Amino acid sequence: MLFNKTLISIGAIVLGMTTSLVNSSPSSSDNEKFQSKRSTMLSKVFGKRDCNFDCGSNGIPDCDSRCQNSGVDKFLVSACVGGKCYCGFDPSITLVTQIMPKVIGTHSGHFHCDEALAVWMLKQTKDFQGASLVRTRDPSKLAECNVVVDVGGVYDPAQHKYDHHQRGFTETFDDKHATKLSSAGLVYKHFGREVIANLLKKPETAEDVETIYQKTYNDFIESLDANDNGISAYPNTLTPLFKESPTSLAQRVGQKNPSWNETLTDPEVDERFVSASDMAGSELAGFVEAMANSWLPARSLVVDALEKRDQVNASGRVIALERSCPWKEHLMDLEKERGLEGDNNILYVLYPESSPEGNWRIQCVPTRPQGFENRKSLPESWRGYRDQELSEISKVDGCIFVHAGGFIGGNKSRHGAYEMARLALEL
Ligand SMILES: *[C@@H]1O[C@H](CO)[C@@H](O)[C@H](O)[C@H]1NC(C)=O
Ligand SMILES: *[C@@H]1O[C@H](CO)[C@@H](O)[C@H](O)[C@H]1NC(C)=O
Ligand SMILES: CC(=O)N[C@H]1CO[C@H](CO)[C@@H](O)[C@@H]1O
Repeated sequence: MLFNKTLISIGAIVLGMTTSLVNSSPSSSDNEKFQSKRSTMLSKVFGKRDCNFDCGSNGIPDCDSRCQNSGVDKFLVSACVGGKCYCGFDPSITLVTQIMPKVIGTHSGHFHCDEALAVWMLKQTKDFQGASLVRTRDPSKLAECNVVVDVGGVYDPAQHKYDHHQRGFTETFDDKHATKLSSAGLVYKHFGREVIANLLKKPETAEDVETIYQKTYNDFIESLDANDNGISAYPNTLTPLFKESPTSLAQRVGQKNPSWNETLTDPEVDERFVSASDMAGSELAGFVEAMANSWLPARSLVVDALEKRDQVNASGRVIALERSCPWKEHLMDLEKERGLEGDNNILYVLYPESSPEGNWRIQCVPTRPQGFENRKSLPESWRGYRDQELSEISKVDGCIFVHAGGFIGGNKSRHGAYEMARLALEL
């Protein structure tokens, strides 16, 4: 092949790892790049130490080990020319590492969401884009990988080793988070900003990228870390009132593993893994896109509504959004920023269902973003009634409904919703 044309063949030991250039399969443009550098490289090699060994029957592998034994162990190039070994230490050999496709390593066998997502995220980075995947628990094979996730017992970002199973591992996302990281959180911690920047096609330093980086850890990644490390969302002294639907991302990834009575070959399981990894990745990408295109821009609507709140009611405790949008977290963040807490916080949010001329909703602000407890629920006497009956009870014309849970209601007009809020404040 490339270097076997004449009597010249060349091998490389990169960081102590024997790699035969001839066996690597760079793309044709890589080949051209390599070809153009080849003569410089060879001339440099020949200028270096001549080991004075015969190549032996194995050619390059013999030269590799002889050159290595002669004391050159880093970026070593060996060549077999005219039956003699030549050894050289040459920085241009880094060309080899650039051309060789990168390899991501993770464990074989049963897979989980954390490494499925970690592998997908790595593939979105400049360093590991286009990398191939090896699933193995064989340490010598893992040693040949450029990055290893979820196996190997080592966490060392400098060496691109991202396992979290070893005793003594306590890494969290930052000092504000207590959840121990899984391989998803580890890779996210080190590459997440780049992944988000690439998904949003913005520079890593953009403010939106930072906001969504933090938000995505909190809302998407942290639960995967907790799930993989066996951390419950609530203390074990509490009994959940019901079971969660078995459709979380971690569960759906888990279901892609072979079932107990299915016998699959390793390549078949690898294929399942890749499909799970793609699924987890496309959900992450969808989440990030929704955050960037829907959640984040909604903040400015909440800002506007807060600024105009005195026009809705002099108490300042009701806001009206021009459009229905995700408001809860933004409102709570903005209240904190502006010191609108305690007796000054917002109790009701009004917004049109579709157009300002159509039906309007009145919704209670909950005590926390996820949860159904309200700061001030709609009046008990209104709950569960509809239409005319509700209008008679509430003395507000055009009422449509008040949910039995007391957290949301509707009126056929903006003014009607304002009236419901005004009365509810007092009741
Ligand atoms: C597993 O067992 C069930 C029940 O006997 C059977 O219907 C199913 O086909 C089995 N799956 C495989 C892959 O053998
Ligand atoms: C605001 O609500 C209060 C009751 O909290 C009510 O007395 C007042 O009339 C309302 N103001 C406006 C401008 O609607
Ligand atoms: C109090 C109030 O303005 N209620 C309104 C609710 O919506 C209907 C339909 O537009 C109006 O007729 C009501 O006046």
